[in-house]
Amino acid sequence: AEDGYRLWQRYDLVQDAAKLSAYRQAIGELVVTGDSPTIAAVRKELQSGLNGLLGQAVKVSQAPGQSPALVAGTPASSAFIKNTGITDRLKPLGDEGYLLLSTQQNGRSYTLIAANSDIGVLYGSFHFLRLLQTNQDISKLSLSSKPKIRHRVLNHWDNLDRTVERGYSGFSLWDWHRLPDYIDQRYIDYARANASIGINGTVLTNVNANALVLTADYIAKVAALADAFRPYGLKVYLTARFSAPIEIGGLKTADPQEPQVQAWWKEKSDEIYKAIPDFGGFLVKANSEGQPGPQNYGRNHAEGANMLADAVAPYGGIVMWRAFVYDDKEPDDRAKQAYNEFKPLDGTFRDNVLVQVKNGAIDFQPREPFHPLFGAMPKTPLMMEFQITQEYLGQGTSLAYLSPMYKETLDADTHAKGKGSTVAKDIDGTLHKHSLTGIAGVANIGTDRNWTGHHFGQANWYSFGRLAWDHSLSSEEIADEWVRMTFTNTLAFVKPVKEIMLGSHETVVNYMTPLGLHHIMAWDHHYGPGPWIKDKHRADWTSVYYHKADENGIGFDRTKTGSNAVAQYFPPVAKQFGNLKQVPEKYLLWFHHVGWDYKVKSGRTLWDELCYRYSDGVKGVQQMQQIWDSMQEQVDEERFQHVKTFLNMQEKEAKWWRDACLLYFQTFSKRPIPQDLEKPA
Ligand code: GCW
Repeated sequence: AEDGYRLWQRYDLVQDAAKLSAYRQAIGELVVTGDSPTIAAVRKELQSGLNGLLGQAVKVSQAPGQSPALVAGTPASSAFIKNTGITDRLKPLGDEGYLLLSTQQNGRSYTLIAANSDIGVLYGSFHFLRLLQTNQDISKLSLSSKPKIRHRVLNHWDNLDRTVERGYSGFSLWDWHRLPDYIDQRYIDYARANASIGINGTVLTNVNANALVLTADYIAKVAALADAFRPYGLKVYLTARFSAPIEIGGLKTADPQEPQVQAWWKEKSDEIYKAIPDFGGFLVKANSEGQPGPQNYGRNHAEGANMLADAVAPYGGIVMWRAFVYDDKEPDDRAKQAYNEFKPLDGTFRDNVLVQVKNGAIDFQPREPFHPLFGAMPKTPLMMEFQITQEYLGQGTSLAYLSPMYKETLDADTHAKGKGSTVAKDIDGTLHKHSLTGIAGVANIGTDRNWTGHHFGQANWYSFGRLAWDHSLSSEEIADEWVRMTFTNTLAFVKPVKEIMLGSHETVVNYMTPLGLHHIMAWDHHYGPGPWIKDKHRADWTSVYYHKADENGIGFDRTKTGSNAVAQYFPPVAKQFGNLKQVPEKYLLWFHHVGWDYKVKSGRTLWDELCYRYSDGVKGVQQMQQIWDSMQEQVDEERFQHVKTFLNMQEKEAKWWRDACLLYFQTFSKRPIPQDLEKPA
């Protein structure tokens, strides 16, 4: 059934006849040498991939014979590869990179998938299969690739009872009850999918952590998952609840300066590494949203992180310490707190600590300016945290292709070391010369048959992985690959569907939070509009939510006359964002409180512009519907209907957002909705 289970790894017969015969011709046999579990995975993947794509059983040999062959391996495992003399070309590719090369030996043609390590061969194999899936020419291959970032990690917000915090695609994949003995095929397919896009780590548990996962029973279960993932280069990490020494260790304190607490974490790490020798390390949310942390004992984040870092350091483990912190200490503006707490700690973290920073300073909003910590902690490797799951983006039923949003942050210029100091360069280590680098994506995966609930949610998992590997790829290229692999190479489908995808994020921004509005979602669950919410419980969330609408205007003044959060950016950025005339319009109300009659770039008043943006958002969804409807002939009925139904839901949601926000904001603006726009219902 076309239920989406196979994700982008569909190895159906190549439809282009000329391509098909060229591929069959070039791959007379398959040679994969070596016997590691990873090489076994390579052999299996290439074999099943080629059998499907070429529509015939590919001959598998131990050494190249008479026919043109596809040869995969390392110089160490394959004498043939060693003898081709490419060892020098492989050297700069490190331990994950690979080379795809068309070559001649003794008058015969070969296609090589070569790497320094088995895992590099696996990554190269997936790339090779992608070339076939997307109908590329493979006759003159000479391409190499290696990741720009070392730790490319999914963060699962999965609880031990299998609920998923902000998960909209069923329950957690990890079947703790049947583990460690039962290894669901789904774990293997999960690892395959991740490896196919270069993801090499997975944090299994929610950052709102449960200490139980660190007990012996669970460690055995985690070890079983690690064993299943290992051939695919996927390392396992866990979230560490800071108060675990009390909760499961019987200690009276979790103070990081207490020797008994330090000893507890060391012993715990010894125990974990005994079961999982390549355990990746810990991810920690501390002193944020009520989670315990070092500040409970008057210690700072670095003191907390360093204690854990010392415990895993002997094994090569790392600590990913989150900078997503806020409480009511900064009642005037939550956006400032992470910078204020972390910036002064620069240079005090151990070498194996990464500080994991969300893309923006508030919280995974549909659109946020980049987090001011990027560029600002030169002595600390900063890890990017993106959200793949669509907590604030319509959740499981909305089509929002997120690559353009990721790119917007990655390409943003921090000016930390002059022009061109992009966020991407900070996290890939080139800006401040770090070799420890990382990027995380909060997973959107669950037990739904198609993994992500919405078929197009798969594209966000896919694009996160592709950008983690190579942030210079364009959103268009990534969409192109994904559509071709997931659906078809037929241009009459690829082009319009890419158009849907590439415009979808802006459309969602328009009907939810245009012009820099943010966090006006309904309280707590964050689904649907709720700009009227005033939280009575938290000092930092009082006043009128984050839009600050009043009779004069709307927007959060973060300039000197307001919270001055803008001063956390490097001067050229602070100047631009802080200046009403220069701030990019997409961030206007993020930084400025603007009068209702203020003239924006279009020449309209701010109020009218808001009305037009909200209504453009609705129209954007209707355009997506029209395009999708015209695709019916090009796609199987099952996926066609699924997406169609979800788009219908999205249209309703878009109208709901538009009507709710405009009618609410109108109670302040007291101005009419422009004549030519559809009236809110
Ligand atoms: O976006 C907020 C979410 C919380 C989440 C928190 C975080 C895991 O609403 O559900 O908790 O961020 O990132 O820690």
